[in-house]
Amino acid sequence: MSKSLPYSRKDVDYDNAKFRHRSFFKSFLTNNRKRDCISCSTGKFLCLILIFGVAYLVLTHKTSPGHVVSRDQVIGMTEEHSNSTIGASRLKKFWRRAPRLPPQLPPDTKGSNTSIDHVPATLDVKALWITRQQKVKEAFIHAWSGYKKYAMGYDELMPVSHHGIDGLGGLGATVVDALDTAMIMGVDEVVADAGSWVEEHLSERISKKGQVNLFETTIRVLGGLLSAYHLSGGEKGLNSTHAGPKPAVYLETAKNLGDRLLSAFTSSPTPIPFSDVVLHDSSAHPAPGGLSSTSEVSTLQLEFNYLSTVTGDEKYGLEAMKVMEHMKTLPKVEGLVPIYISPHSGQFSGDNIRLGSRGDSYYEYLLKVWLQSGPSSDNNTSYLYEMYKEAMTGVRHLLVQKSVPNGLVFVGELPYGSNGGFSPKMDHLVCFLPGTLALGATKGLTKKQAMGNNMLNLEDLENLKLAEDLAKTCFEMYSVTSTGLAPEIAYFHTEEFSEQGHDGGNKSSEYINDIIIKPADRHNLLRPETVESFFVLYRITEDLKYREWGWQIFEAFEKYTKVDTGGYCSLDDVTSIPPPKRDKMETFFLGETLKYLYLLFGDSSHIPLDKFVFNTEAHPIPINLKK
Ligand code: DMJ
Repeated sequence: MSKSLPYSRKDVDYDNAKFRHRSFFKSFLTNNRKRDCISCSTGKFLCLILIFGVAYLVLTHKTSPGHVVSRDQVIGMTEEHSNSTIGASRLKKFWRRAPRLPPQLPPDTKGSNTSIDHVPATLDVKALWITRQQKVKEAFIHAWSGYKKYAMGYDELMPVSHHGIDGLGGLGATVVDALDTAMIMGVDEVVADAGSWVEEHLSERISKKGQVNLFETTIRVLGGLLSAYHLSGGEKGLNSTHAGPKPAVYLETAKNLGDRLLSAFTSSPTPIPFSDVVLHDSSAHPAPGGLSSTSEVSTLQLEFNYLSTVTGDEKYGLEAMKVMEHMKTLPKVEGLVPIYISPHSGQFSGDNIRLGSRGDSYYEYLLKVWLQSGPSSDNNTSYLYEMYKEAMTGVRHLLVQKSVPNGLVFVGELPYGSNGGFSPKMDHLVCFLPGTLALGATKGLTKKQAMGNNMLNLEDLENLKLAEDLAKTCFEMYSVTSTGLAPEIAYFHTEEFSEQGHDGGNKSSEYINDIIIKPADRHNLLRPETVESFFVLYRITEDLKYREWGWQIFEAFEKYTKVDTGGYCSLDDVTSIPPPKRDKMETFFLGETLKYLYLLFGDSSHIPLDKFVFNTEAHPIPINLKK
């Protein structure tokens, strides 16, 4: 594998206003000439004549009458495109002329000028995104209606056969994953349904059920309960709903669950927890084969820390943070870690390094657990931020390459460690990374705010650039298929690797030859990572292309995965039309995918990124701002 930097400083456009080229016109106006000219009375008189002359031309200029714009074109409208012809509104238009927004951005648009800040928030543009946000809310209600009708109380809905299934240990995972999404969207009927179910059934289930996976139960159920606690007003939280039970019900249930899950940590001979817990007797067990996934043991800390904060009992956070403190001491490859770890020895196992399954959220939580502890660089979790930065440098150096022929930036794998070969394989799961990189660069502020505060160094800018490039690649993983939906895994054509005959099926995609989709990888499980990254990148860059991309993906979900009788299904093959259905609606479609789409299309002050961190299942947890 080439050791040269495939993606490095030379790829970064240093987007700092100070260094931008200034136009002749701007320089002319900002020189002394401007001051001299308008300070004398002759100058003022000439300026007035000039202004009235231009206004006259605008008012008398003939426009084509009755130009009607369809609803979907509204995004491209500014007031100058409206069909109003009366003089007063023309004069208004003259003063408030806004730059045009593109009607529908093509996938590879470099949308640097599409920031909402450059555009007066016209009612039409606002109305369009409110309408689209409403569509996402309707999709959520449709998903819930199928679950409620056929699978209430089961972990997941099988929307085609109209059954429920307990694939996650039987704690009603869809109920808890969906609960805070309903609160965020203001769907009180669902909050009431889900909240009453939690109050009436969940504690009993927790005390009677058998084996559950520590990670899945923590991120979905514990995380969901804790967010519901905060969003329903617990510990002076957001109080975004009056439906459902009192916040204390969510907290008591979370504590009951957390107490039992704790045995995974306390039963292990090392700081690395066992992967499974038997809830009814609070016993813990290693996975068959004895190993835990690296991402699983390092993706528990946001939830356990917050449980400690709200219960006042530090034991949860202490146990979970021992994992991170231990991880800090282990040998790594430029900050990158193998995807398995042994709870018996406390050491990594094997050499396989990737940011996809079993590796992904290790990197996400290095950043987010640090952010959770408050916006101070010198707190006792700052070692996590150092580990995160080292790992991202390792990613850029060892894992990032560009595809041929069209140069899509992707993150590959090192299945045999740093001394083995590079695999140009990228799981859809890796699409969490653009969002994490952007968040790590600005710490949740907009790029503009962060630059204004002089907070972005060259490394941050590199990471932000990589985030934007990877987000585009994730979008192209959708665009390149016949359905417009991404496969579970894609390979990228490189100088060293090619495979003919496995394209995505959308012959009009520019990237049809760059992206390879093998037959076994063509399924789509309604996963959130790409729209999650669009949400974060939209909040940070304010670039409307992320909303447009999110909308295109949402429309593809609507077209191919919606089940008439209620719910949404997974697909077996995104490259064929019609795509064969897979009879499962994953809980994260309600917990994450639809939540991120809803927030992407909505007001950026709703669950702001500098006040909340989203756990890996999209449950928002407040940042500790008391300092
Ligand atoms: C979710 O459970 C979480 O986002 C996890 O980190 C990865 N897998 C799914 C969604 O794809």
